[in-house]
Amino acid sequence: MKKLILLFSLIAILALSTLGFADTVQIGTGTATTSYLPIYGFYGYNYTQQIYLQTQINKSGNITKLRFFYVSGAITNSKDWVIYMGHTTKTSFSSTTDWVPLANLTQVFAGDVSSYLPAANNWMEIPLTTPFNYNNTDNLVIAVDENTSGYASMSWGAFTSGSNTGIYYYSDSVNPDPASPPTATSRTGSIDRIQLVFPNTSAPLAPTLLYPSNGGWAFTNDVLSWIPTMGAGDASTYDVYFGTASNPPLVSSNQTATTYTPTLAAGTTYYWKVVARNEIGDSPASDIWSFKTPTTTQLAESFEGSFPPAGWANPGSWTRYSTYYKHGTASAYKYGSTTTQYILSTPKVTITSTSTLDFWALCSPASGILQIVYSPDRTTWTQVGSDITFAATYTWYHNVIDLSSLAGNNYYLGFRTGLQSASFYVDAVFGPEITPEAPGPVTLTSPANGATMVSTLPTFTWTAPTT
Ligand SMILES: [Ca+2]
Repeated sequence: MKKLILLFSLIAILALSTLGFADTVQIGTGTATTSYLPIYGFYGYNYTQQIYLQTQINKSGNITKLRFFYVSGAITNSKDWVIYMGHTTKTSFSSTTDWVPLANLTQVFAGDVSSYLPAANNWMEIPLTTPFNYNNTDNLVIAVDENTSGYASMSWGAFTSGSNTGIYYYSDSVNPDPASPPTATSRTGSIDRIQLVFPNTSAPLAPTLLYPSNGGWAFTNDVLSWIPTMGAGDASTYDVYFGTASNPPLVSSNQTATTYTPTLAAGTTYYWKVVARNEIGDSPASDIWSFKTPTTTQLAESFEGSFPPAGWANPGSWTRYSTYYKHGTASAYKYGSTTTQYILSTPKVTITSTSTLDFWALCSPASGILQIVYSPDRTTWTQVGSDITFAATYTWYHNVIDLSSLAGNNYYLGFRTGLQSASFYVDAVFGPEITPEAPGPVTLTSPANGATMVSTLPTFTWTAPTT
């Protein structure tokens, strides 16, 4: 264990020291958020300034891009920004009127930033129209003037810097003039995590692969995705290697997107890796990851179509829900009760000694308990595996339930809510092969049994089997 701690410390020290020489300088780490900076989306108009210390930056040169960490919220009503940068000897704002004057600032960007907004919890990169040549002697002030009326809450990545290193004004009625800013609404030490991008002096680091997870399942319409790894030169393009060989061939070169859409066959194991490139050179290749696709007859469900899916049964009245999902755009959802447990049943599956039920689940509040159950007849259900608990609310957790104790049987599997008032969500379900089954009996409807006086040319009608 001590060796492990030593290793992690070493990695941490390496990571920190690399950061200082990086072409991209990140200031602030962690997962804290703020609503107030760089703009307070919940108010019509904003003017903010934030001070980043020379000791936090420690790199001189042209800043060509600025990144804020976008957490959530719609930007439609907060999209028109003017961004300024400047050198300052201030280390904090001494009062709510202690703005850095506009005369000491350089306008580096003006325009609509909505096209730069990434998916939630990603860096929003704003290319500067005028790069800012930072002297690495003074501190850096970044000012944002937001000029779109209307509002919607937004959230941004933050960290705790020195006290009063952020100052902000917001108003629904007054659009502040950066040349004569009003008395600020407030000051704060919780300012934005940012990245300052300098021209590259080194090749990028190997990209970080995201999805499909290594050794995991993927649906046959899935897309490969990765993110650049910070700490060296910025990646401008990527080479993608993909295929069924364990050292896969190049399939896409110099692409700018951080996704690749492969053609996937059912029941196949694939391998992939990505190389990042820039004008200096190529990164080392990422690790080689593999994933497998389900066969056409395997339990594999993302709840994207009609609900319940074909072959499933829904005695517990679960519903398809599109607010939370792990895969695609929807999941299966049920609100639990303290008196009744609600089951969503899979088709009957053929369980072998290597069978698992692999799925993602989310719960709110975290006190909910989900159970996996099995049944030969969808009437009598027995739990398999332990109760599934949730360490945190509104967080997707990956679960792999070992079904080997049921090997040799064909059973229906079920997701069963515990006796808690909680919202349960299930998505991206992969399980054993679905048991081939003859259809159940049809129900005759007309002519009625024993009917008399029936037409000599009767029309026979019946309803389809329900199983
Ligand atoms: Ca889904």
